[in-house]
Amino acid sequence: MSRSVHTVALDFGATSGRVILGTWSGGRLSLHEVHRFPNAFRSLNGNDYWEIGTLWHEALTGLKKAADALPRGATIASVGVDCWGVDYVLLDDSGRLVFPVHAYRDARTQAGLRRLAHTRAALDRVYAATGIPNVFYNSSLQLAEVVASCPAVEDLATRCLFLPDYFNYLLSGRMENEFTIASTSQLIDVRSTGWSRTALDYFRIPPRWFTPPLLSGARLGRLRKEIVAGSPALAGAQVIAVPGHDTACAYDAMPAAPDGGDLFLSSGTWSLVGFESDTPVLGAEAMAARISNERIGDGRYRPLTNVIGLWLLEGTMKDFAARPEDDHAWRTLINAAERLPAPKGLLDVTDPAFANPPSMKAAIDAHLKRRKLARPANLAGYVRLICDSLGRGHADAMRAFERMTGRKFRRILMVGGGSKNRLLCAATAREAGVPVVSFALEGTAVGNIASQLISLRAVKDLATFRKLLGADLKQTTYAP
Ligand code: LFR
Repeated sequence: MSRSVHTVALDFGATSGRVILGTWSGGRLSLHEVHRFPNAFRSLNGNDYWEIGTLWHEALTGLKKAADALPRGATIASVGVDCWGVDYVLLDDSGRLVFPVHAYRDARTQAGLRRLAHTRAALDRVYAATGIPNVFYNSSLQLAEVVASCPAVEDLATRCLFLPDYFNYLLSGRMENEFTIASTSQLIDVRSTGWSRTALDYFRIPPRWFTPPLLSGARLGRLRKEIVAGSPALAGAQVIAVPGHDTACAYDAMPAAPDGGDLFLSSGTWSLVGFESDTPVLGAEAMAARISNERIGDGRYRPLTNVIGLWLLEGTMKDFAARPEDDHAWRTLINAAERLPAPKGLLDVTDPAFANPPSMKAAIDAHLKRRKLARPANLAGYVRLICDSLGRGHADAMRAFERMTGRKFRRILMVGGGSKNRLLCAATAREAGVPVVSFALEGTAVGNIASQLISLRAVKDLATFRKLLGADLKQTTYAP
């Protein structure tokens, strides 16, 4: 029996974060969620900000808990960070924050978004250069807005790190840009693994803020001494630059067939519908379908469409006093929603009104009214409407990929929080006309750990990891 290898995944999501201790032993992965914490951005005077100090505090708490959860005498071999995409910090050389950390749903990018949308030549040029569509949250638009509205920032900041890069810096002392998270920015060249001059020029972002991106799996060094203090089990831990983008991690965790016949769906705050490819999907039709050619840690592509996801449900819940607090309460609510008759019409989930409304329920009601559809009578009715509508959105994304690439997907593999939601899985299978295989797996943390194990040479490569994981996983298949 081989030696056990213990690794820690710090997995930051926009609505919750997790710290997971992963133990690899005899070709099997076991997961122990040692810490979970809520996350939310806060609005101050009309802008939205992350509480970055709180997130770091939670990361430290989780690391200590992971060390405490180890068997006696065992140590942590490595730590990896993954996070939602696009958000960043601006730093000076000493590592001090020189600008507040905005959240991607902040409306500050709206003017830039419209400007680019209405400048056809630039829109085409930026998409051809980066393979990333013009979406309100892009780091490109966020950084362009800072530079334009606060020019002094060009003197104050010397470095731009995306959030996982920043946590890696706090953990290891090294400032690096990791490739997958950089690829969410709309500033990476779609034909190489470097920065796009075309995009940096268009958005007027100083190129010196970035260094050449590291491919995933690079070792950044050991945990800093201040972090280790009091937890000897952490002393030798390497900080590994895993795919910093949570979606890249979730895709890595998919126990996919090697023939490319699987469509991937990582279901959480967003629904990320896509696949793996050696080439990007570009051109006018891809741009119109908002296909985002984000990158795999080794340099390849994962063309995907960002469907609004369970953000619709999370938002709606806030307007109902009775939010389900545990798995049992969730199942009861989903059962009630399942028993309702199918809604007469579905939401068009691409409506931009759902991006960041003051009340999601009010935004849904207004959308229904405009389309002369009746409002659901209760929370279960909203749950039903949202799950069925997301199922339709997932299927539309799949068909757009099939049209553009000539591929035919045989199955949809689903991971993430939403893969436990029977209603959502069933609606997706029904609308797409292919089986959905759900793994009820925190794919983001698993992909994070996979990358660490490969970098530590405990596992040969991703194909090997997927095969071993797939053989071990519980799966549920939803027939169309
Ligand atoms: C999912 C995700 C998506 C990204 C969105 C915003 O957590 O990373 O991939 O588009 O958050 O960053």
